[in-house]
Amino acid sequence: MSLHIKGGTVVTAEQAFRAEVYCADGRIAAVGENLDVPAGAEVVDAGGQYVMPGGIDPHTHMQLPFMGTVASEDFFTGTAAGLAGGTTMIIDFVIPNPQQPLMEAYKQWREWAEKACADYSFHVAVTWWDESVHRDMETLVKKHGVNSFKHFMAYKGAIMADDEILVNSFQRARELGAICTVHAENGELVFTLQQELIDKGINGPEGHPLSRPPQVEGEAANRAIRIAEVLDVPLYVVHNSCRQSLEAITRARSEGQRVFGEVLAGHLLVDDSVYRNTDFEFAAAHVMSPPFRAKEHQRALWRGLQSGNLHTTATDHCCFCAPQKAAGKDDFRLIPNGTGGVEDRMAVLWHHGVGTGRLTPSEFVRVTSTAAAQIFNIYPRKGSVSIGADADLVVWDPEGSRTISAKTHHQNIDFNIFEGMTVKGIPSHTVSAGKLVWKDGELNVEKGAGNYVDRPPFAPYYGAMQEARRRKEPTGVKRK
Ligand code: DUC
Ligand code: ZN
Ligand code: ZN
Repeated sequence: MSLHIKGGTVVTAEQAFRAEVYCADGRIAAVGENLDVPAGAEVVDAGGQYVMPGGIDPHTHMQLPFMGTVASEDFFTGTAAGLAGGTTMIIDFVIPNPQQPLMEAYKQWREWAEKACADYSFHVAVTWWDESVHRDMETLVKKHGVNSFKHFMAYKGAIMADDEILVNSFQRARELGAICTVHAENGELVFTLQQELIDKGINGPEGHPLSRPPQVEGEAANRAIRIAEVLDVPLYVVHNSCRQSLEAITRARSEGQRVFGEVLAGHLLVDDSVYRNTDFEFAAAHVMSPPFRAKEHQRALWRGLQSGNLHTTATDHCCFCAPQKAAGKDDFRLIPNGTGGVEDRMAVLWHHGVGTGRLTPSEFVRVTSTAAAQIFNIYPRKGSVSIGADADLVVWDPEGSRTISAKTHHQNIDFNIFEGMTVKGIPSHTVSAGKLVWKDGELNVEKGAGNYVDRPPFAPYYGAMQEARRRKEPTGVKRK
């Protein structure tokens, strides 16, 4: 089947220009004016609208088994909700239990993801260490298209990676040409602060942010960055929520280190007052880690995004409904951590980013798709509007609007952290692998239509850079 998108303005991370886009066999076959396309193509009228790469959410947790329960959104419902919001690819996480072979966990997640209706890929978490992990990392990179490994510096007694694991894994990732990613919170400090709060009788959701102050995140971000610096491996810090971790990234980047930062739509727009709400259900629905922060941090995060020290936007989409959150009714430590957002990320970023003048449309494209595609090495197949790229596109109506609500969203969660927010700028059409899957408010998705996306290692590129740095010569200069 083929699709002909006419009358719109194509927006990429580099430029905006009037062009038609013709898609055939799941790829972009032509981009230009007055295209001569074969008869029979389905036509989309994009008059007055923007045609952009579909969003990439590089941080989701569909059907994650976590904190004694399983996230309510699965790979089908979650990718469908993403498509309704203009996101055409997710990068989710394989998270092995400590002592579980990485390959076993990876195969389990691949099986769960077969029902996805949009493309997906996996970061793999390193939650423990032995020779088998060392070996499996190589298998994942060389045979299974994994080029990023995740490290949780929090969740002591469960999936936390201590410094020994970080050092072993970072070293191995460098050898393999993979990028390391970290959830930066000092798990020892969180554990101690949690206990102190409980001892003082603070057991409600208001204790959650108190046990995870910004310093806890800043310390871990800085530690991971310095370990990565010493071991000379690129690092991606997920869900930066505060000024302290942003400053650690900014400092390292100003010293020439290859460090990337991600920010969540929620952290840009929701503040910590939600935890002081006396309605347990409301406050618990916002319990995620790192927590929502005071407004000053939001201002810093926006500036980080504008200045280019934060590169990608994500959601950490990890849904738990009220009955699941109730597990922590008497002890905030037991509230499953996570909130949703995969459907709303693009629209809230457009409204609060482009709509306020903080971002240009091209910058919006960069932070919602292109940067993620580049950092995780799938560009220009993803994150671009170019011939040969996957036909994953969104037709964006800058005049359309929607009031976000759990009553009307497609996400499989009974709550929405953006509830009641009216956004101007919404997807009128979403195209996944050349097929129209979202059209004027109607989803037309097929279980299992999504494909696993292989992400090749960076070895040739980073390897050459590292070698050049060791020799203190610019890249590309050959020694005689
Ligand atoms: N944070 C969450 O809030 N949920 C899932 C995992 C994480 O790091
Ligand atoms: Zn995390
Ligand atoms: Zn996460």
